[in-house]
Amino acid sequence: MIWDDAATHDDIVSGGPLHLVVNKPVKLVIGAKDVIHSVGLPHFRLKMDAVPGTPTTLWFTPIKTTKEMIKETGRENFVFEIACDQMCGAGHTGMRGEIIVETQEEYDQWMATQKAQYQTAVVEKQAPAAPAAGAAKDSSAKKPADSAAVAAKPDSATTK
Ligand SMILES: [Cu+2]
Repeated sequence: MIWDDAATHDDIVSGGPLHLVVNKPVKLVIGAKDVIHSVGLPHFRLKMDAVPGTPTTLWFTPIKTTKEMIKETGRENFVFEIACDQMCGAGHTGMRGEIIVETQEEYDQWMATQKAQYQTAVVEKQAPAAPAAGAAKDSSAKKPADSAAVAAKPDSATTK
């Protein structure tokens, strides 16, 4: 994340499945930190290398929700899979993830439960240390940092 770019301030980092909206184009910007991997999306018949130092991109539009695929395939445990498609090392077989394709309404409900990474990584770390135990949970202790984050948002909107 490049925190100097205010456009990142509402970005989320999810450790769980990748959530996508049906019939809405998505662009993946792909990188790697160690060796060459490959983002494989078998149900979408796509793959793209993940290369250290050279971002790659991949775009597609999911046209069926996960629920529709469960109905269509008759497989209750159907999931859209992301798997590493390049033999990359000892951990290769564990490089697997899932995609949930859902309606805009379902996506919005999920997104409402997510927290911007900027909030966790920057704003909360800059919040003044609580003077005593118990005071740390006092919401007033976080107010200066929260106000700064809110104040920064209009600036980001005007720079676009
Ligand atoms: Cu791999």
